[in-house]
Amino acid sequence: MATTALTLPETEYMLPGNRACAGCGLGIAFRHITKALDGKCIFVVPASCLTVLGGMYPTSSVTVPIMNCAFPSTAASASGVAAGLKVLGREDTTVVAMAGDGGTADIGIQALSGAAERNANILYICYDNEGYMNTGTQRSGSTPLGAKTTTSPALGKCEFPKDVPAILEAHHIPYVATASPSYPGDLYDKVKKAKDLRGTRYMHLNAPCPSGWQFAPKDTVELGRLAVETGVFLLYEIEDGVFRLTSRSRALAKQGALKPVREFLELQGRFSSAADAAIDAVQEWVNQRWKRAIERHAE
Ligand SMILES: Cc1ncc(C[n+]2csc(CCOP(=O)(O)OP(=O)(O)O)c2C)c(N)n1
Ligand code: SF4
Repeated sequence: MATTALTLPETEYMLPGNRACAGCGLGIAFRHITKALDGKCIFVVPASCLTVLGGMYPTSSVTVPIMNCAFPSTAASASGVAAGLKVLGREDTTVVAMAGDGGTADIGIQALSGAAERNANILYICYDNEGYMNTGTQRSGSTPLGAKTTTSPALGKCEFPKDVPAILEAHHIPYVATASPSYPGDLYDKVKKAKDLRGTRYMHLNAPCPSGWQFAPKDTVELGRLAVETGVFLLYEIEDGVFRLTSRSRALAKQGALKPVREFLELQGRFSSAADAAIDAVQEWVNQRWKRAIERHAE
């Protein structure tokens, strides 16, 4: 049976209080990820908001080990930790490489591709807050078209974001999934499933970021829901090559009605100067992706 917010386990691996901004979507997701891993995990993390959330040695806001690594090496470093655990006969500990979209889609993609091609025994999670947020909101390969950042000022970014899960799918790894902190049961179930698989597993998380996207911290969960309700972010999994929409995206595929993307974009200051043509282009991009997802969806 699918897990819901009411049936999530009560054990916590995050201590009260951390250095992330109020309303940080990454923080909510990290809480549910550690629950799904039963705290039996080692995180390998490059410079990012997650290093800030984790805290600076010798203090920490979490009760699981986090190893910091060089920016481009996340997947390679995690592969090494997994190889070490294998030698020690401790393969029941999940090695999680976890990085932002800058650290994944841009800086770490070479090491990630290498690890996936070798089918290294790691779970790689990209939390996608759609920019280099820890250093004050610079544009990344995952920033959406029309979004203002400090390096795409005025009218916003002119390019569409990279489809990183599709790049990972092309490596023929056992498991690729997307998830959102606004759908914690779906997120929890996917991490649990990934935990019990072997080889390279890739998860792409939508991580609403009040500071970089410019919305009120109280609206994080609502923003994550609207990303899914408008089809800007799709919830799905690809298991041994079989694609399935999950959770709310699956229900929307049956009902056949997405909300207009404008309802999601207009709540965020970063789109305040986006031209109508840019919003129309995003809507068309969503329509095409949604059509392809429905065609691929296997019941
Ligand atoms: C080699 C190196 N280059 C640059 C930096 C500065 N830096 C620290 S965090 C960060 C942004 C990372 O962006 P992303 O991976 O998207 O994670 P987020 O900050 O959004 O959580 C940068 C550029 C660094 N620490 N090390
Ligand atoms: S900048 Fe965004 S992702 Fe980073 S801690 Fe703040 S809310 Fe979270």
